[in-house]
Amino acid sequence: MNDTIAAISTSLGIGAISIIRVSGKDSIKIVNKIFKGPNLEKVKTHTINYGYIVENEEIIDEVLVSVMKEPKTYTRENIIEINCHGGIATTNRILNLILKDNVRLAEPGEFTKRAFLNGRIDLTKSEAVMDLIESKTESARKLAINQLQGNTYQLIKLFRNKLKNLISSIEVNIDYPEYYDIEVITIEKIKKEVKKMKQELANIIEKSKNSKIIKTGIDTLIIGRPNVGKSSILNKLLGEEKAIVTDIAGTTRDLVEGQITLNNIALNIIDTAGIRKTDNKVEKIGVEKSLSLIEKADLVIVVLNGNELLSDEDKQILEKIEKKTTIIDINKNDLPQKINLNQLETYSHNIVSTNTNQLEGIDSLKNKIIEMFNLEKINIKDYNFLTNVRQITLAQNAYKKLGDVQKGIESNFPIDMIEIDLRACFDLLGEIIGETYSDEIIDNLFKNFCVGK
Ligand SMILES: Nc1nc2c(ncn2[C@@H]2O[C@H](COP(=O)(O)OP(=O)(O)OP(=O)(O)O)[C@@H](O)[C@H]2O)c(=O)[nH]1
Ligand SMILES: [Mg+2]
Repeated sequence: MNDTIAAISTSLGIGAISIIRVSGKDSIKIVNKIFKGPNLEKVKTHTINYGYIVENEEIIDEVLVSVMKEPKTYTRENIIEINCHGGIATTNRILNLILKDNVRLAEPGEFTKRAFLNGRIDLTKSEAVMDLIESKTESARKLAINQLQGNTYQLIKLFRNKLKNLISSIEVNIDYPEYYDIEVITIEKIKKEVKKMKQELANIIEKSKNSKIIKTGIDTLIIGRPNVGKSSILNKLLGEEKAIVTDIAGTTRDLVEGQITLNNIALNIIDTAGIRKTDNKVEKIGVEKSLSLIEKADLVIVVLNGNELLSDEDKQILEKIEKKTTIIDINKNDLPQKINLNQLETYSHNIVSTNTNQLEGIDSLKNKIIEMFNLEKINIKDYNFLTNVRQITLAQNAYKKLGDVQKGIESNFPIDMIEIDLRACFDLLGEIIGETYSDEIIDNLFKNFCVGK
């Protein structure tokens, strides 16, 4: 970690400004060699300096260079940021010039990784940096900025402190049982504390389940037989004619995707090929694609034609999504209704009726989604919870450990064995914030970052 790294921090393309970031002990010295302007090694820290990037007297660009000296920097190392004119040629030329001088191209997320390894931010804050960059909705942004402010870190830290206190008092009792001035920790007290903590952790995990929806939205699949009006519903939800609609069964062959926001939560909608038995090669692939997406979807909207009786194909589709969160959309309600409503209740209680010709029922479809996913409640919540699978899985494992503690107490296990489980729980929670970590986990985590961050 002693080498100097550099990368383009802005996205590479045509734009007004590009930023090249350099971090490491020698970053200021190295950039100073190619900079015509004030001596960067002598200027004050946290200043912006006007000048030129030059190579053998040739002016490459007119730039502004920010100088940030350690330790009060993002990586806690010396950092230089060159604001040059945007565009591919200029930006690449300057980067290549820097890389010639014993500087290495930064790996994805390496600046943030250094910030973590140098103790400036914990793991949850590191993850929040990426979430913030990736957030597409106001809710996702809010969740990420709260985490970056340390809310998740505090949540876990406070919880761990309670565990630590319990572990210490158990240890004192084991080590110095003869002292009468220490508080005697009874099994009853441990039992009570663990029960309380387990409840608290369960609440955190439960609340955290919303984070997937806040961050990446609700993955919604529209499926059904051909010609029932799936593409028409997608178009009406999106408010644009994105998918082709015709009266020919089997119009949609490939997936058509679109996105809207409901209560600041993204609804990622996929319209699929109508499901039916077919010998047409292209359509067959489309049908297979439709079916393969069911498992990953957060919500499946099954569209039925209200003008027809429920067919065996409809039933087969409904059976496939039995375990999913489902809305049954009875479409074409402008036509005489022939569908057997009494048979639908066994498949889902969430039933709406639409008519895409007159835009009827689309609002009730949206409201149904808001109601099913509690979107109104999500928006008023405090947004302080765990925000990704890594964090939630660790918390779930910690929760299980507390269960083991309870079992140990019930089975009259010796106190030092109970303490081992409490310690394991403490360590698992430590992994969330990165107080305990393995190189492999860290490498995997930062690999998903973008270059330059
Ligand atoms: N009367 C009536 N016709 C509708 C309604 N919604 C769609 N249609 C018509 O039904 C036909 C099929 O609509 P699509 O939206 O293409 O149906 P689809 O389910 O996407 O069909 P495939 O892509 O073939 O699977 C078109 O002629 C639409 O105009 C509705 O609410 N009422
Ligand atoms: Mg279609």
